[in-house]
Amino acid sequence: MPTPLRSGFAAVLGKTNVGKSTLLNALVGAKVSIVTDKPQTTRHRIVGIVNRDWAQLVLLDTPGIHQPKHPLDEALLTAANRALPDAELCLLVADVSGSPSREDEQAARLVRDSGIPTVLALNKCDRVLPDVIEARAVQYGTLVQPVAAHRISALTGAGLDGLIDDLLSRLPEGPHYYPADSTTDQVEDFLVAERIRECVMESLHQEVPYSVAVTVDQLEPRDNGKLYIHANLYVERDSQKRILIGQGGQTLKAIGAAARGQLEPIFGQSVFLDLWVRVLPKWRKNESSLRRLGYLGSA
Ligand SMILES: Nc1nc2c(ncn2[C@@H]2O[C@H](COP(=O)(O)OP(=O)(O)OP(=O)(O)O)[C@@H](O)[C@H]2O)c(=O)[nH]1
Ligand SMILES: [Mg+2]
Repeated sequence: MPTPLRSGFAAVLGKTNVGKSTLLNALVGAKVSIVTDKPQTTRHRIVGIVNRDWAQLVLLDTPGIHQPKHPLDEALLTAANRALPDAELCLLVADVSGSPSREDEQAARLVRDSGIPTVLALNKCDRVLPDVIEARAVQYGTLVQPVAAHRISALTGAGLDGLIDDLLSRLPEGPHYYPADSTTDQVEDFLVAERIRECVMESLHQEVPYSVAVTVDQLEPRDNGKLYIHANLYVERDSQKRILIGQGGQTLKAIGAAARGQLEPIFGQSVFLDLWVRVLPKWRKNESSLRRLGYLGSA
């Protein structure tokens, strides 16, 4: 008898900056979710798909758990919460280079209350000594009460084979949800906007990167063989606009060059990136702006 197909969804949850998106990308084997060294990078629920002949695991990356300051933050937490009811499994990520904090407790409570079987990924094991890992494994284990715990490094790949085998083995029987060659369900506009936002976040400091939202309004091949992309970078104030553009346009130029460097290999053609910085006052606090920018109404 042939092996029955297995499939299911796993919500990737945890405090902000613990390495959820890095882990999702490593498990999928492709960059589907953006990563920066700054907290609160992920703003949407991102689908990443792990394919085997006999199984398909759909990972749902989520915005990290953090203390909300803006209506935008509330929307991000809602996106994280809303991933759980869709999931058969929860993959809770913790950073062993630190002790559990209030946000880790919040994330643990969320998954415990859901009753969904939770696998704990003790991430960033490359950063600390073995005895520290063991002490943290006890702390996070007590907090989360997982069905299994894995010591991993999403950065080096250590422990990932064991983690993925464990997750796949816990999937129920069922048909595949996506074509077997897909790694995500993202549409091109969104993927491009996210890559630009990653470059923005990496180029800016303090509060400014968080005040930026990116939309892609045009993406079309031109007769000259180039792919023309028109993107809007929204900020909340004129002062942020000045910082984003930089002296003589330097900062924006550097962001454009970095984004082109990411996008050209994806599309396999040369890209003309037309970036426009616009002020949308207090967009992080304004419901209609949040909706317009795609942060409300979508999971
Ligand atoms: N040393 C080390 N760094 C890691 C590891 N995993 C992730 N990082 C780094 O941790 C930082 C945050 O990674 P992300 O994947 O963006 O974290 P996240 O949990 O998705 O963050 P949010 O989306 O902001 O909630 C980045 O600088 C990563 O390179 C790891 O296993 N080891
Ligand atoms: Mg993330």
